[in-house]
Amino acid sequence: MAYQGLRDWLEQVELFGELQNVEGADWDLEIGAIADMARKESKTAPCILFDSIKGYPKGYRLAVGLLNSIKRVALTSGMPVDLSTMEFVRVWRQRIKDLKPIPPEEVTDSPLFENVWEEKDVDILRFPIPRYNVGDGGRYIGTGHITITRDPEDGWVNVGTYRVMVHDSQTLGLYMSPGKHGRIQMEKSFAKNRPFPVAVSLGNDPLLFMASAFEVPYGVSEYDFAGGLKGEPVKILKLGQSRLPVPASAEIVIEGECHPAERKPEGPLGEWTGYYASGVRDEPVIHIRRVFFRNDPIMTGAPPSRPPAEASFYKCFWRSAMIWDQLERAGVPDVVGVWCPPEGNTRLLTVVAIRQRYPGHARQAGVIASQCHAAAYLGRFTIVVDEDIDPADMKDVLWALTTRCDPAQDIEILRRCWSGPLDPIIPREKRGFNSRAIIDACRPYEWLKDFPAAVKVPDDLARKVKEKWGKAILG
Ligand SMILES: Cc1cc2nc3c(=O)[nH]c(=O)nc-3n(C[C@H](O)[C@H](O)[C@H](O)COP(=O)(O)O)c2cc1C
Ligand SMILES: [Mn+2]
Repeated sequence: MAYQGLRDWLEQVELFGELQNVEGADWDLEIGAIADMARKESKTAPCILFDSIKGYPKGYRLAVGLLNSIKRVALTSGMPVDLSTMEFVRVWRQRIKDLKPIPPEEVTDSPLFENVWEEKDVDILRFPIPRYNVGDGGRYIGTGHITITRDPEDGWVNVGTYRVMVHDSQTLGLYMSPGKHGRIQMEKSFAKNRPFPVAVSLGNDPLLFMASAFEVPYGVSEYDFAGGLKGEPVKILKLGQSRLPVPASAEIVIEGECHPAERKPEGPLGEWTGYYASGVRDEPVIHIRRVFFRNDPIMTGAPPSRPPAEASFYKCFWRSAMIWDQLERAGVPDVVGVWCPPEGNTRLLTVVAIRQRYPGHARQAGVIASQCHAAAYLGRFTIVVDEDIDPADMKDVLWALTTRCDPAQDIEILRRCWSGPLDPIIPREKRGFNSRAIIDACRPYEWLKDFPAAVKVPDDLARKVKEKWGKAILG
């Protein structure tokens, strides 16, 4: 990648005009509202770097909206900027296919040691932690961060973005929904009645943040995956007794642990579905042991919101590529495109285009695209279309849906699938499971050849007409 760490990344973003500096905003609601306005109303949807936040010293900064533009997603992931949506997904999919995970490299030096708070010195409220939305139940230090944990049985390290709320100056609330890798590791530790070490890292290389919210397979460390994407190992430090590896280039690292029997109310937080669906639940508490941070630290935030929002924007590309990859690994041939549109926040709607090869091909693609790891959690609709439909063009997809799908035979329902407390349409007491619709919007395989011909101006005629009349008519 053409940058090293967050500070270099921010400089490059500033050079191409997508960084906005804001001084004097209030951490309480104003930062959240400014980020929302910038995302919805500004042409560049800039990354915003807040400084001199109300009541806090200059230099204690917060960057939000990092991955809201295609240019910044491309910079972060080393991709060209001028690709069509499906080309972008295709190139990324190929990169995942070719990816060779690179394990992290241990180093012992880091600017993180510029400031260290131990035990009773810890006061997390010395950082300008925002409360983003009016309905939020607290200040959220963890939205654009990574959470690092280790499997107590097998020793592998997971890196996931799981929200972190401030309870008080020395304790935090951690919400990992059922089935997430960090949660599985924690449950293994609690089953043995052992405390569970957790590290929270803020101000990371945005690629690490991306990878931590990727559905990387269980048992594979997101550090190795990010290293593979970057083409070089992530540099890590191993901290304290737990020896949890944390990024050496982070701005702030919090080291702590959760205790088996302890829970405290966490939430609400405006969620990625656009609702406060999970409300307040009793969740594990992180007791902070130490905090390490650079001089003039930069926190990072990515507040979830009603889609299309930041996470739905950058996640579209890679969730689509991951589902495509997982379809192929499961043996589904002739997938020609996958798109998870931002309007469905990438999870709630998946479109898969295939070149139909045999009876049942479309159902196979649909069921696996709905249930592979990249799509399994809190999905809703999966639509399978033919190869002439561009899955990223919703006009095309709706045309296929409304003309090639006979609802009585082309919609399958899967019941009791993986959902969770954030699912707004499931009554609270029944949450955990949801149902999925797999919609076959392909022309029926058995009479593919006899299916009514589509109305279309032939390509060569369209080209000739454009040459002859295009200027006069289209200007
Ligand atoms: C901004 C943001 C906030 C997120 N918050 C949570 C959360 O609070 N709890 C959760 O379980 N997943 C959350 N996620 C989704 C997980 O990061 C994502 O599913 C990731 O793949 C989980 O890692 P895992 O597959 O290693 O469990 C969030 C993602 C983003 C981008
Ligand atoms: Mn994982």
